[in-house]
Amino acid sequence: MMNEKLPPPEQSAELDTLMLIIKSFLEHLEYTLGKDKYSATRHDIFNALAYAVRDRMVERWLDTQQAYYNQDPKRVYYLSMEFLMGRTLENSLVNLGLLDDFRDAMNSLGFDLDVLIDQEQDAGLGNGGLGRLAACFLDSMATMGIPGYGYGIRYEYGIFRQNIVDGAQVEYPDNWLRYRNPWELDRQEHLHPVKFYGRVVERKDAEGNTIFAWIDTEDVMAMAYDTPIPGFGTNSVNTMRLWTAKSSRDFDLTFFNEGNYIRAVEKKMLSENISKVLYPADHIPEGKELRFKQEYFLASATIQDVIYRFRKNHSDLRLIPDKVAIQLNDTHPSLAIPEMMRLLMDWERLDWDTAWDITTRTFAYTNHTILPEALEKWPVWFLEQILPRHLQIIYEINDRFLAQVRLRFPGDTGRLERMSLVEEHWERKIRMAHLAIVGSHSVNGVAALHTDILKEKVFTDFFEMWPERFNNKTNGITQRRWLKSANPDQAGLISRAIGDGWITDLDQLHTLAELAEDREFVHAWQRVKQENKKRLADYIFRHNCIRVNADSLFDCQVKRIHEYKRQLLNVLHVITHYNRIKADPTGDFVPRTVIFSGKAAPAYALAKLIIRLINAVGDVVNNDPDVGDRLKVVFLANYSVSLAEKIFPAADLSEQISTAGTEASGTGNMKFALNGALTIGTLDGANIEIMEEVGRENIFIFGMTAGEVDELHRRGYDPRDYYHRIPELKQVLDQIAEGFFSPATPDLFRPIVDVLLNQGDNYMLLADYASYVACQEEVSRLYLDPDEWARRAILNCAGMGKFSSDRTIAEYARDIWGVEPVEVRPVLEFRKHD
Ligand code: B1H
Ligand code: IMP
Repeated sequence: MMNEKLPPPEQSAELDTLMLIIKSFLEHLEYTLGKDKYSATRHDIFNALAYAVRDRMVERWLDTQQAYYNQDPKRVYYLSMEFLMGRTLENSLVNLGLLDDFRDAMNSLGFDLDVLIDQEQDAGLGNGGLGRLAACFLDSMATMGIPGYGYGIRYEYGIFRQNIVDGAQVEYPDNWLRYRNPWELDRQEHLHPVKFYGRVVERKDAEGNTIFAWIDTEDVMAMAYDTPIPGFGTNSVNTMRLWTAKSSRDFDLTFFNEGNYIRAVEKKMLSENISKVLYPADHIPEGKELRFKQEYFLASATIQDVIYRFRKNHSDLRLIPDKVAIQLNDTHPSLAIPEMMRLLMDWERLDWDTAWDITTRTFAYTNHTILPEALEKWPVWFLEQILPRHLQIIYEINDRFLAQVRLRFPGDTGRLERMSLVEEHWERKIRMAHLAIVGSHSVNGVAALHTDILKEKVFTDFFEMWPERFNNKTNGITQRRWLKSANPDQAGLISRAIGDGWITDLDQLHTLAELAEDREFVHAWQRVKQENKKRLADYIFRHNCIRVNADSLFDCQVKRIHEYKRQLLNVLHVITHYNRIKADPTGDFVPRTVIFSGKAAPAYALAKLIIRLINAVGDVVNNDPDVGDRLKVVFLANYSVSLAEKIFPAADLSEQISTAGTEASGTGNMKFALNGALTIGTLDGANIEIMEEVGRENIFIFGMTAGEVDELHRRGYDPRDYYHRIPELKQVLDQIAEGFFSPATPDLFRPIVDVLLNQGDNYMLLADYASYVACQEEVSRLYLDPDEWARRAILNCAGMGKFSSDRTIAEYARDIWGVEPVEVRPVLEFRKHD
């Protein structure tokens, strides 16, 4: 008979869940980590919790992989040198739908889950947008049930930690694995040899065919670490497989044989350097041998793994394109193309034409930038020494390709030179983008304007040859991380108003538009933003010792520091604003807090000087009693995924001010708008599409179009015209040049003004200055009307449906990959523990 005192069944199920979570946590603390309540550190607590969460994923993970094995669908391999994952705990709990259960369980043990969440180290295995895009894509593929794999490198040190010392960036190593990484599982058995150096010899086989053998190589082993990627509200859990370099067992036996044991071990150690550190030079590829080796290391280990998995249930290699799609995240992994050719020919003994057909039908290439300095070119002598067999293959690809060009465009030698995979300047180089285009069936840009520029300017010759290869895939972001987790209050408000279907179908945000003038909703919206701003104000006080006015307009520019992104233009406006306050100390000014955050590549001197300028301007402005709390300038150190998650929800204004035609897409722009910030931006990258979605009247657009930028370059651009014509601009530049912000070292910032006035102002800051400042005045005026501001912010959020990475992935799946979702049957929660 039922005991009256027992809780009702659903409540008792909840209690069961709580008990199981607590049990799992305590068991991991004791048995996995060997700690009790007396000896456990905060890292132990975090790790025990993480293991308890990981257990919940592993069941679904095994089931998903088993479903893929049994159903044998076409799989997608996303190859990327960067995966900027950020933290994992909260996102996993959100996607598993276990956030509240774990919060309660930890609470009952006396722990605050939010504190534990905030304690996690970021996995910062990327530089910026390109790496974070890869992470968003993994979340979308898992959520949509697409059999996808992320393949990358398990760098021991991710993107450096940035400290600000006396206003300047100082880099520290990011030792992210120090307290162990509880999310990954090492796969000692998934081990592939990767060869370097050596030489190629030709032999004849029994039938008299030529075989190429790459011998006397120095081999490094690639060992797999797998991280589960859980989808939201689904049983699908995909895999991110990252390679780590391990010395091969028989490394350089000669040293051992000569009795030089220490020298031999030393060399073994050196070979493990390949996966040691992420290169932090975003947009400026390092011409470094180690980077080149990293790229090949990823390419070779991954292609071996892909072929090994394919071979598990297929014998006819000609079916690879029906079962495998490989997406190259920029050219960084593009050595995978000649590697696939090498393995198919030299190991699998296919002929060239068959191997080439398989390869080109399998590969697709995404271009992420048109900045000429960012297009990868490797010196031919690198390949001669390090990858001699690949150089032969690339030459053969080039010969056959140029023969095709000659057929299509007879007598056009200029075209041959332009299109060749080999650049014949004083140093011969391989153009990796050309290799990627020729070896793929699809080439895509990441926003409509960017793709147009690829077709019309950067790769015109290729577009004329293969127009059907080119397509656009406008970037997107995952709303699970960038709204639901990062901004739970706004997410909750939205869900209460329109339901929570938007979490997997972002287009549903459209319905919010009807609420943009609903008094109650608008006020709730404003309260959420206000609370988020207070939280960020606290963070700023704790980290920068600056008290900012949480009622002021939070004006944010957070992204890598680059000339083309024009943080300097923002600074010119800040100084202009400051000068105006000084000239009219009792005037009515709309209070602003201008927030910057972002890393400069360690070798990028001018970007580092811009950081110093921002901090120097902040020192003057923030301490000027005439200014009070009407203007503050804040530089938040160490921009990262986890810091971004604190900034976006608190932003009023999103600065997307790159010179038109330079920012391929941008994705921060989407995160801001989704979190209810208004954009001030140029007609660049995805800003254009954001404008189309939210309406021209709900975004602040200024400056030249990409066409006007080109036109001005053609006509001849002289920045000094603007300097002499605009008195406020002249004043600002003179102040910077003459040491107004650096009285102790008056010449400190002169190089910045020099770049603008005497070195051509390549990104045309001065040409856009007047339009930018005028637009900022409009911004300030609108901020005086909080309800109108909120109305537009709501309309911005309502218009973000297109910018879900779910939409982007659906387009890749349909147009490029030809893959479909796989259904994974439900598993019983805690089935293995009952
Ligand atoms: C983007 C890069 C990049 N484009 C070279 N290119 C790198 C280039 O280490 N390197 O050598 C690293 C990164 N990153 C960004 O990709 C674009 O600038 C953004 O506009 C775009 O939104 C993002 C994702 O597509
Ligand atoms: P992997 O992709 O090679 O790591 O294999 C992933 C998953 O495929 C495994 O976890 C299994 O679920 C499934 N699998 C691989 N090989 C076999 C097999 O021989 N029999 C059944 N399942 C397999």
